[in-house]
Amino acid sequence: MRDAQPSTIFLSDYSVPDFLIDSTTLRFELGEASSLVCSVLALRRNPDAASQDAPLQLHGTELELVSLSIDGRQLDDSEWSQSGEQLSIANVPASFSLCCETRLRPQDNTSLEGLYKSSGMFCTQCEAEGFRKITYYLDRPDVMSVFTVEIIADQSRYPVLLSNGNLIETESLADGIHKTVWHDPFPKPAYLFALVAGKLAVVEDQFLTTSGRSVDLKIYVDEKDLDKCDHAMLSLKNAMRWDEDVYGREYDLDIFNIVAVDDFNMGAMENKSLNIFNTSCVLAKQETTTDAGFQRVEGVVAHEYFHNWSGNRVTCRDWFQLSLKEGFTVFRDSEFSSDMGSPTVKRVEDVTLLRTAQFAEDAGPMAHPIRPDSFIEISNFYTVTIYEKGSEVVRMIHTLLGPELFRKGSDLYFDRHDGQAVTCEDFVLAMEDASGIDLKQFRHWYSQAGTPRLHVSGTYDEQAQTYTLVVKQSCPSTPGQTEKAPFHIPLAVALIGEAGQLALQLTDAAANIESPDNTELVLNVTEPEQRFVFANIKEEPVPSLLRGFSAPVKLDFDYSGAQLLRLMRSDSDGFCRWDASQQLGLVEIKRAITALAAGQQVSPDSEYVSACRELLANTSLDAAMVALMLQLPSEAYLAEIIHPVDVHGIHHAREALRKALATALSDEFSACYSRCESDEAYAPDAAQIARRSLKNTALSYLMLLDDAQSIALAVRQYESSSNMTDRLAALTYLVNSTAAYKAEALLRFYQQWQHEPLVINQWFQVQAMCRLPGTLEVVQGLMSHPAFDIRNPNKVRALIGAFCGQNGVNFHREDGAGYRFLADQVLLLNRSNPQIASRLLVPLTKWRKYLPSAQQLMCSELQRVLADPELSSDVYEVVSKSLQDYQ
Ligand code: B3K
Ligand code: ZN
Repeated sequence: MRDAQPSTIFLSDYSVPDFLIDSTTLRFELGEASSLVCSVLALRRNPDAASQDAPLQLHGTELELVSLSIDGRQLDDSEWSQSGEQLSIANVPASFSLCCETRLRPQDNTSLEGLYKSSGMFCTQCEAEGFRKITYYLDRPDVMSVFTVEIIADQSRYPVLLSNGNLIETESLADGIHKTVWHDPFPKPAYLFALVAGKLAVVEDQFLTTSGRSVDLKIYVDEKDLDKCDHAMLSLKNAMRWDEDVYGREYDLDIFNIVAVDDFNMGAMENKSLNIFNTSCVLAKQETTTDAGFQRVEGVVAHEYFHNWSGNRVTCRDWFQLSLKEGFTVFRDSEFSSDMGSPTVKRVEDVTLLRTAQFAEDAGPMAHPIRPDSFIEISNFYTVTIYEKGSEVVRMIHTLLGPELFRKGSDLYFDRHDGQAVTCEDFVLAMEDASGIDLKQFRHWYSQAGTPRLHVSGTYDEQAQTYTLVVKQSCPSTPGQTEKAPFHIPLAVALIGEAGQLALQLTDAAANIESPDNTELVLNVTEPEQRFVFANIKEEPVPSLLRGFSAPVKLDFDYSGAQLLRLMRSDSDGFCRWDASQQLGLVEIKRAITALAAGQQVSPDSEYVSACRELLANTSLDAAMVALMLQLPSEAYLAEIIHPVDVHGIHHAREALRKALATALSDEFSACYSRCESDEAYAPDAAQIARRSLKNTALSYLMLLDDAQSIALAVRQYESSSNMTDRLAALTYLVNSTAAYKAEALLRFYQQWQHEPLVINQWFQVQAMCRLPGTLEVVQGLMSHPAFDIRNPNKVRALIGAFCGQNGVNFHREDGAGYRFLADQVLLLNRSNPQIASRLLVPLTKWRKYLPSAQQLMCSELQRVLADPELSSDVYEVVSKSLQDYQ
C-alpha cells in the first residue's frame, strides 16, 4: 500500500545505474508454507556512473529478508538500512558478490506480480517492477545480467520446472524433491526473468530457421486443455516465419516455451524463451472460442514472439521508453495479422480501437505522450496510447520512409543496438540514418500528447482546372501541455472522379510518396496551415482523405451526403470506404437524436437506406467489409464525437435507427442471412470469419423486429451451431430480446460449459453487456455465483469490466447505482490487486464528458475512492489525476 506521498518519477531525472550486475544466480526452494529465494549477484561499479563511491541501493518490495552477505561475509544490521522500497549498503568494494536470501509466500500473493500461485502452479510476472517482490535487485531495464536459475520443488506436485534459456541440469533429490537448472546466455533485465513450476501437460512441435537451427516449440497447459493448443502453435510458427521474411529476424535459442495460466493481469508476457500467457490468449478451439478469440490468440502469440527482437534483444533504457518496444511490437503484430487475414478489416478494427479508447484517453485526465515525461506508477502506463498510438507512430515512419527504407532502418536499429537498453530517440535516429529522411519535426509525436485535428477544405477551379486542398492542423491542450508545436503528419490522399481516381500532379514539389499509377499521394503536412494545389483536374473530384488512416488524427471535411455516398460506393481505399459509411451513419444518428428529442419518429434518409440495400446485395465486396459498413458507429465512438454525452439519448437514437433500418430492409437482411449460412467445416480463416460476421450482423438487425420468425432463427442458430462464434452471437441477441427462451438458453449454456472457465467468462460477459434495464442487479447477483471469483482477473474483466466499460446505458443509470457499484469494486480490489483496480476505474475518470447530473454523481464516487487511506499508488494516481481541478 502507498506511502503518505506517492512520489512522481521524471524522465528528466534519468541517470545511469551506479552498479552493474554481470551475473545473477538464483535458487528457488518452492514450498507450500513458504518459498526461499537465494540470489548471488556479481556486482561492480558502473564506470560510467557520476559517483564512484555511492552506496549500493537495491529495490525490494514487501520482502522478508533472511540473510545478506558480501563476498561470503554475513552483514550485521548496522551495515545496511532500509527505507521504503530501497535497501542501502554503504562502503561496498568496487566489485563483489552479494548473496541475499528472502522468504516469500507466493500462495498469498494476490497482486499477481512477482512470484505467485495460479491454480496450484507457481509462476512469475516481473514486468515492469515485479522482480523486486522476489529478491533485492537493481530492478531497472538498463541493468542487464546473465541469469542461471536453480528450481527445487516437490516432484509429484510440480513435475515441470521451467525458467529462461537452456535446461542445463536435472536431478532427483531425496524425499521426492527434484531440481532443474536453467541458464540463459543472453544478458537481460530482471523484468524478463520467469519461472514456472507445476503439473502441466505439453504440446510439442519444431521450427527450422532459415539458417538451419532447429527450435523446439512447447506449449504447456493443463491436461484438459491439450486439445486447444493447435491454433497457438500454428500462429507461433507463422510468426517465426513472418519475422524472418519481413524483418530478417531469426529466433536465437534452441527452445521456445509458452505456458498458459488462469490468473494473469494482462494478455501475456514475453519473458525470454519462456512466454507466460493468460489462458484466454493461448487456448482456442471452435466449440469454445469465437472467431475474435482465435484472432486474439494469433495476434498475442505473434506479439510476444516478436518481442524477442523488439524488446528482448534490444530493450528499453527506462520505462519512459516503453513504447519503444510496445508501439513497435504492436505495429509488427498488426502487420502480421493483416498478412494472415484481411488487411482492410484489420485496419478498420485497429482504427476503431484507436478512435474510441485511445482518443478518449488522449482527451482525458491521464493523457500522456507515447513517451511520457513522468509517472507515479508505471503499471498505469501500459495504455492504449503507449501501445496503439505508439504503433501508429511507427506506422507513420513506415509510410514516410516506404517499406524498403523502413526495413533498412529496422536492420540498422537491431544491428546497432543488439544487446543494449535504448531509447525512442535511438529508434528514430536509426530510421533517419538508414533513410536519409529528416524526422526532426516528426519527433513531436513522441513528446506531445493529444489528438491532432485536421481541418481540410477543398476548392475546385474549373477554369484553371485545379483542385486546392487547404489543410489546417491544431492540437488541444492536455494536462501539463498547453501549447503544441505543429506535427509532421503524413496525409494520404486521392481524388475521386466520376470514373475513378484521377491522376495527381501537384503544382509545387511539396509532396512526396506517390503510388505507382500516380493516383495517390502522401502529403507532408508540417505547417499550421498549408495549401496543396493539384493541376490538370478536369472535373470536380471528391477527395479521399487520410487513406488507410495514414495518421492518428481527427479529420474534418465538410462532405455532402452525395459525396460520402460516392466514397462509400466506390473508393478503392477500404478504410475510407468504411469511414464514409460511418460518417453517413453518424449524420443519421444525429438526425435521430433530434427527431426523438422533438417527439418525432426516426426515419432514415432514403438515399442512405438505398446504399445499405446495395451493400446487402453486393456479393463482390468482402463480406466482412459489408458487415462493418452496416454496423453503425458504436456508442463509444459517438461519445467521442457528440458533446456533452447524453448516454441515454445516444443509445435510444441509435437503437431506433437500427430498428428503422431493420424494418426497411428486413427482406434483404433475411436473404443475406440465408446466403451466409454454410455447413462447411469450421476454419478461422478470413473468408469464413467474414461470412459469419455478416450473417450475425444480419441476425442482429432481424432480432430488432422482435417477431416470432427472427427469434426462431436465433434459437435455431443457438441450438444448432457447432462453433462458439455463431452460438454466442445468437445467445447475445436472445439475451437482449424479449424472447422467453433466453433464461433457458443461459441455463443450458452454463450447464454445458461449467467446466470451461473461458467459456463461462463469455457467459458472464454476455449478461453483463445486456442493454435491458435491470442488468446491474443481474451483475450483482452473478458476483455471488459459484463460478465467479474476484481474484481471477479474467472474471473481473468479464463481469465488472464489461458492465462498467461496455454497457454505457446501464453503467450510467440515472440514479448513479452503476457508479457506486464500480467504486465499491475498485475499493475492494485496491487491496488485493491494485493493477486490476486501477484499470477498472477508467470509465469513472471520463466524467468530464457527460451531462452535469452524471458528472456530479461520478465525481462523488471518485472522491469516495480517493478518501480511502490505504490506496495503492496505482489507484491513487488515476483517481487523483482524474479529480484534478475539480471544485
Ligand atoms: N510486456 C507485457 C506487458 C506487461 C504489463 C505489466 N503491467 C505484455 C506485452 O505487451 O507484450
Ligand atoms: Zn508487448
